[in-house]
This record gives sequence, C-alpha cells and structure tokens, in this order.
Amino acid sequence: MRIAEAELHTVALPLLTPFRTSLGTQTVRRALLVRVRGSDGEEGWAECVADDEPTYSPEYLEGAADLLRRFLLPALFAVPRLDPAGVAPALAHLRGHPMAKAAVETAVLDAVLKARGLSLAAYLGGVRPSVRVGVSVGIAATLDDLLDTVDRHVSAGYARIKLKIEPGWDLEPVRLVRETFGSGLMLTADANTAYAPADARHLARLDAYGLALLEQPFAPDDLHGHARLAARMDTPICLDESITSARAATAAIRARACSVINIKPGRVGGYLEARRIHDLARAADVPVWCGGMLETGLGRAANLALASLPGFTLPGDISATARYFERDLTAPVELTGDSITVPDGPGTGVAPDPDALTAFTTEPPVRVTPAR
Ligand code: OSB
Ligand code: MG
Repeated sequence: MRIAEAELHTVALPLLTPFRTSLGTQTVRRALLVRVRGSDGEEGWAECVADDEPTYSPEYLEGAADLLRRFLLPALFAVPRLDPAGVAPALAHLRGHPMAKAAVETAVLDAVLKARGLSLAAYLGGVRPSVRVGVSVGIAATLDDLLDTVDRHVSAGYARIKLKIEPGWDLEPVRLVRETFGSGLMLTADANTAYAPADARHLARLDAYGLALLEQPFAPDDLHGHARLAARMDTPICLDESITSARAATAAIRARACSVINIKPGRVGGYLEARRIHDLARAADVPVWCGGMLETGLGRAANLALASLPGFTLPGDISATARYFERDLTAPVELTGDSITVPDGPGTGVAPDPDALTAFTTEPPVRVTPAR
C-alpha cells in the first residue's frame, strides 16, 4: 500500500477505579489513535500506548502525536510500496520513540490485513483461539480494599492476580493475599522500578509467598542488579521496562537478569519486534506473557492476537472491558472462564465504534497528508 492520508485522534476514557502504581495514579486513560488510509482505500486503526506523562517510559501522548505528524508519517508517505515489514526500516533513521512507531506500524498492519482478509493472529502465527488472562491490581488505600478488589477479580474468573508494589506496600499485601486466597492462586508482583539493589535482602523475603514472578524491581538499565537479585531469589525475575527490543531481550537473557519476559508491543516498537522477542525467548526456554498499558478495546484486540502465539504460556495483562471502563471504544471485551477469545476477523478484528469515538474524543482530529 501507499499511505494516502492519516488522522490522529485523541480520546479520554474514564477508568472505573483509579489505578495507582509506584509511578503515580491514573483516573482517566487518554489515548492517541492513529488511522491510516491507503491509496486503494484500505483503512487501518491502531492505539498508541504512550501515557499522558513520561513516567513509565520517556514517551508521552502529545510528544508521540507531534512525532507522528512531523516525522514518522511524512517518512512513510514517501514509501511507494509499503508493506508492514517495511515500516520499521523506513523509520529506523529516527531514533527512539518505539510507542509512536508501533502505533503507525500496527495501523499499516491493520489496513493491509483487512484488505487481505487475514487476521492479525493468523498473520503473526497464533495457535490458540482464546488466551488465559489476569488482572493487574493497583496499590490500594487499605488492605481491606485490596482484599475486596482481589476477591472481585478472582470471583470473575481471572487466571492470575498481579499486585502492584512499592516500598511500604509489599510484604504485607502479598502475604495477606496469599493467605486469604490460598496457594492455588497464581500471584505475581510488579514494582515498576521502585526499588534499588540495596533493597535486595528485603525483596528476597517475597520468596516466602510463592509468587509466579517478580516484575521489574530495579531501573530499566540495571541488568546487573537484576541478575544479582535473580541469583539470590527463588522467585523468577521478570523484566518489563528493561526489554525495549529483541537485542535488549537477548542481552537480558544472556546476563541472567530475568527468566521471564513481559512483552508489550508498544514498548518494543511494534508487533513484529514483539514476535521476534517471542521467538528468541522461546528458543532460550524463557516463558513470555503479554503486558498491558490500560489499552482501550482497540489495543487489547491486537494484544490478544500476539498472546495467541505458542510461547505466551503465562496469562497476560489483557483484562475484560469491565476491569477498566464503563464503556469501551470498541464492542466490549468479555471474559469467558479465565480466558478471552482472540479476534478472528481481518486485521485486528476490531475498529472504534463511531458513537464511542465521538463520545470520547477530546479535541479535533489532526489530519496529516503528504506535502505536495
Ligand atoms: O507495568 O505492567 C505495567 C499499566 C500502565 C503502565 C505499566 C503497567 C501497567 C499495568 C496495567 O500493569 C496492565 C493492564 O493494562 O491491565
Ligand atoms: Mg510492569
């Protein structure tokens, strides 16, 4: 295809409950949507996972929109026969910004696959019609509130509970949830870089609670610190923020900094790089799972496709609409048992519902066209 025009839409979806992590508290999911139209009328949509503020990663929503408008889309307009695999190479001379790059690559994938009648899951090599999923549970105001929230998600059927932790909210909530829900509950903890290597002895006390993994305790670039912690803990160490590319994944595995990887397509520059990480992790016997960024139904549909690949053996952070929003941007995503069905329609299998798009849009869409 040749991209004939693109649009950037900004939406805001109120979260049903505030989401607190060691990085801050979110009450609304603002999201940047990219729509591309090809010269043959193909149309594709994608969601950029950049947050409002550059706290989880250096990218942020307005920055991603600016970059897409000024640099990424113009670089792609110049490519006459663009296929999905050509997007990343055409943008490689522009440094960084994996989330913005992932969004435009995904929109191109959606457009091309919709035109070909092929689902993203089939294109990526998915092998499962549905995937087991978990919930990421934020830091609560009280331990009672936490137990109520976990109880609600366990009762709903989720296959795994992940507790957000930070200094002052770690051993006690983990112990209490383990004690209350028993050893049958698959439980993990995510620190979002809130600790330093000097906390290793404290973190090692988490070994008492049978966590399936501990996610990203230290800074993104501290592979050595994670390797030292991994050597002293029984709990498997999983990296999220550190894994920014297939090369970073290889380095982390070689350094023994992790034995599990959280793959987020936005963080690594797109679904094709995400698949490369899946492939290399699988070859190294490192289990992977699909992370989440509080995406709307648009982003979660694509994540479900990725999570259907064979190496995604742990439940992902891809929850049902009811976990996040009163109303979604797409048809609601539903939980069946402990799983969600992988969309099998062409492309991501979804598109924004026009009424929902109108209702959630916060500013006029920005139209981007080739200079003439
Ligand atoms: O670290 O996995 C994380 C959300 C925003 C930023 C970082 C993370 C998260 C989550 C939410 O844990 C997972 C979800 O989308 O349900
Ligand atoms: Mg994480």
